[in-house]
Formats: sequence, C-alpha cells, structure tokens
Amino acid sequence: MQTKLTKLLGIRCPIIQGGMAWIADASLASAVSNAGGLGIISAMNAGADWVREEIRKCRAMTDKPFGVNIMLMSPHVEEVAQMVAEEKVPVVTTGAGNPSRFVKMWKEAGIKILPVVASTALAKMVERAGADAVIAEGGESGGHVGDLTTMALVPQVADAVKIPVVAAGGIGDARGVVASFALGACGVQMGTRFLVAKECTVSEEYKKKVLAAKDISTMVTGRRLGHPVRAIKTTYTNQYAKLEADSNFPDEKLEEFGVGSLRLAAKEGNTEKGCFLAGQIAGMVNREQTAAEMIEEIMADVEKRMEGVQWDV
Ligand code: TUI
Repeated sequence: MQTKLTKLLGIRCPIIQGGMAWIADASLASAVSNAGGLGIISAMNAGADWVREEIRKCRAMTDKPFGVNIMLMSPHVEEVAQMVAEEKVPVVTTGAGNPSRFVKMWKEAGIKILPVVASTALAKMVERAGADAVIAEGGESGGHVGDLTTMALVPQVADAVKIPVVAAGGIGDARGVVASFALGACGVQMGTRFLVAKECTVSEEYKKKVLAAKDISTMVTGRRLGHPVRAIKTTYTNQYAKLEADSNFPDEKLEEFGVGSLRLAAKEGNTEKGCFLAGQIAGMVNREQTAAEMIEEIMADVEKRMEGVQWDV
C-alpha cells in the first residue's frame, strides 16, 4: 500500500516501529524493516559506541531502510546525533524534546527526519527547521506522554503543517491505522504491539505483562517531575504514585526511585522494581507473532476495511 509515508521512506507498508528504550534493538528493527515497515533502533540513554554497534548489526540483517530513535533528554545526545550523521542512517526519529538544532547536520547526511511531537507548536517548529514528516503522538502511548489524545492531536497537527503526519499512541491494529488515515495521517507508529513480536528481545516477564494487560491496566506517573510516563500498573508504579502524591517526599528522592527501572523491566524482568512501559492498547495485544505476521495481518485487514474508500493518503 502506497502513501506519502511509504514514498518518503521507500518502504512497503506505512507502519513505523516505536523507538522503545532498552527494547528496540537491531533484532526487532531488522525484523520490522524486513517485513516492509520501518524498524527503529532506540538510542535511549546509550553512548554512541553501543548505538553504532546496533546500526551495524541491523545493516547485516536487513537491506531495507531502518531508523534510529534519539531520545533528546539523553546525556549522550550530542555524540549520538553526530554518530548517526557519520553512519548516514536512512531515518532518524526523535522523542522527548525539540531536535531543531540537529536538523541541518542530519539533512546534510541525507537522513530523513521524523520528530515525535505532542503539540502543534512543536510540529510547526520542526517543519520550519526542515523535518521531512512529523509523528503526532497522543497520550495513549506507552512511555513519555504529552497531554493531548491521539484523536485530538492528529487532525490539529495535520491542519498545522504541510509535511506528512504519522499518527502514534493507541494504535495496535488495522482499525487504528484506518482511523489514523481518517484523522489526516498517512501512516502510523506502533510500539506496544511490537513488544510481543517474536524478534523482540525484551524479557519474558515483560511480554507476559503486556499479554495479560486489560484496557485499564496502564497508568501515568512522573507528572510531578515534569516527565510523565505511561506504564503497566505494578507494585513499582503504585509505590511511585504514593511517593509522588506525598509532598513531604523530596523530588531528588523521587528521581532516585526511578533510576534503572526501565532496564530492570526490559532486561531483567524484575516485577518488583521494574517499570513496564506500555500503551493503552496493551489490552488488545493477546498473542506473540513474528513482526512479519503482525504487519501482514494488519495490512490485509486495512485493505479490506478501505475497500471502496477513496482517501488521499
Ligand atoms: O519520547 C517518547 N517516549 C519515551 S522517551 C522514554 S525514556 C524516558 N525516560 C525517563 C523519563 C522520560 C523519558 C520513554 N518513552 N515519546 C515521544 C514523545 N515526545 N512523547 C512526547 C514527546 C514530547 C513532549 C514534549 C516532545 C517534545 C516535547 O516538548 C518539546 C520542547 O522542548 O518544546
């Protein structure tokens, strides 16, 4: 299926994989890219050497386009931004900030730039800076969330910019893809569904939690420190929420409480101290499949649902 997004990126299906910290490595990224979507390696808080290694592994496993997600709050953001330009990765997505200062360098390296935005203001800013498309991510998503829902954000971003818009947050199957087209997007980004891909190397405990999740199984914590994140409700999120609500508990201690929790969930499957980031559609994710099975199933269902529908996507 061709849309503005597939044409921009040279991919077969308008599906981008979310850049999930501690999870989205060369294994998942190459599987998604080989399946016709755009696989993404998460640079999270890692140094340039680790990310470069994953890029090289990914290149060995796929000849299709793939991308790197750069989390702009990372302490290593400058060196990673430089390194992806040197490596000339096909695509960069960004999250949790404004990437405008890197756009010139990435464009000179021939990289397609797709910042994740949670507001029309940032969408306009990155368009002016030279972004190729924007990913409008609503607060139904897992991980770091903005205030608006996908339903409210995507059409407003689509009105605010001329570049292609990708919808993210709360999309887990063909219904979400078709709804995204109706909202003015020409593709989607999905994270939570890919958590249970066979090629996803996340801990088994993490996959089990996503598979067991219901519609109301996630919650947002971290608002007090200014970086709200959505995760599956666990002992950890309940404890965090209590400490966050306690005005006598100092900010520094709250910050400390969160340190290492993403790694403990993703790598060690620690159900006591881990923070299992996932989006609101976790309740729809009920079985493990290969990334190719997921993408084929979704695209076949999209085509069925779009029969007779003429939209300019
Ligand atoms: O970035 C994400 N999701 C993430 S990042 C992450 S790692 C992390 N660890 C600890 C604390 C916080 C994050 C886990 N999940 N999604 C993309 C996204 N970006 N969602 C929302 C935004 C966003 C929000 C505000 C982007 C820009 C922004 O303001 C930009 C500015 O500075 O004007």
